[in-house]
Amino acid sequence: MKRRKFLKNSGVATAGIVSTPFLTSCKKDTTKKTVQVNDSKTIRPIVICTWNFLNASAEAWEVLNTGGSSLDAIEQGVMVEENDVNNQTVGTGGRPDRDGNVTLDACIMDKDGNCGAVLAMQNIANPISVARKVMQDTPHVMLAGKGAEQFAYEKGFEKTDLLTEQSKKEWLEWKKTSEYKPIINIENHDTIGMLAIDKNGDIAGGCTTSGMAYKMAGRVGDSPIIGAGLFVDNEVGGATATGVGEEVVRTVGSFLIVELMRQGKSPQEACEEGVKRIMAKNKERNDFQIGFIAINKKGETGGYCIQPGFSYRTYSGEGHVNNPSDSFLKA
Ligand code: SD4
Repeated sequence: MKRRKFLKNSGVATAGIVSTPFLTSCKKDTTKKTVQVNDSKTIRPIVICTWNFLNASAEAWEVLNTGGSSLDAIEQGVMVEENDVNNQTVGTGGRPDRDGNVTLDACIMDKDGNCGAVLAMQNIANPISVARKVMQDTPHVMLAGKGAEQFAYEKGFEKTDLLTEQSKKEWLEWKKTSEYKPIINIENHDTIGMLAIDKNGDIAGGCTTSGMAYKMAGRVGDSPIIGAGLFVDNEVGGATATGVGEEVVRTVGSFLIVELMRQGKSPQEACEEGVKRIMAKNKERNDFQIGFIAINKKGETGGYCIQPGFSYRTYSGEGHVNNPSDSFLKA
């Protein structure tokens, strides 16, 4: 990434009470409702993402800091990881399914509750951008497999070979035993989920992954599922997840966390409760990882996970920091 100069956060903001669309579905709604949002003193542009993704969070922060929207910040930010061939859980370089095909999942959600997702899409390097196009240019929320890929070509995306030599080599090695035993921590999980608040106080989020390494063909996890891998409600906050998607889907984890924040929990408390719900259903298990992160309308953040080892990065006018997450299970 180019070296960039990060300007000090201006903190410019708008009105205390504004009229925003009140949405009951993922697509357009014409009903208007007056809601209370941050006033100019409390608006705090900020980016938060799963794991220690400095370059991705810096890219998103630059968009915010130059006046861009949270939606643009999310797309530009997570694309950094999609384009990083060394990240073997996202985009190009992602580990393949057990047949050797790299299949990508991503979703994005904006301040108005609009959302778009692509599932199990092959040959396209930036699924987050295709998800955004699904959101903005189609009457649908999700496109899967060949349909998603075809749609991407129609929108001008290029066909790209996503399987790098490194991921191919590891897959060939894996095939010798073909044992599906996901590695617990970051070695197998560096999916990026990202949430951002812009200078208007508007929240957006995105999540992008190649999913679990050596998954069954056609398997889709939580990451592109709105409510599971990601949820944003501009009146309350947002949440996103990394880890074993099956367990996140079972508790509709990100939606749960946003609803807990709506009921008054802090982002930290809500993430902890999200993990506890999962562990309550998995009392005998200690062999998988899930990490949640969350942000509320005030720009407060939190994160929690099952196994030690998860961290999340925040980037704001106050600087950037990698936050080691507390965990349900201790080392
Ligand atoms: C999935 N949640 O497909 C993703 C995997 C993941 O870092 O987070 N990897 O289940």
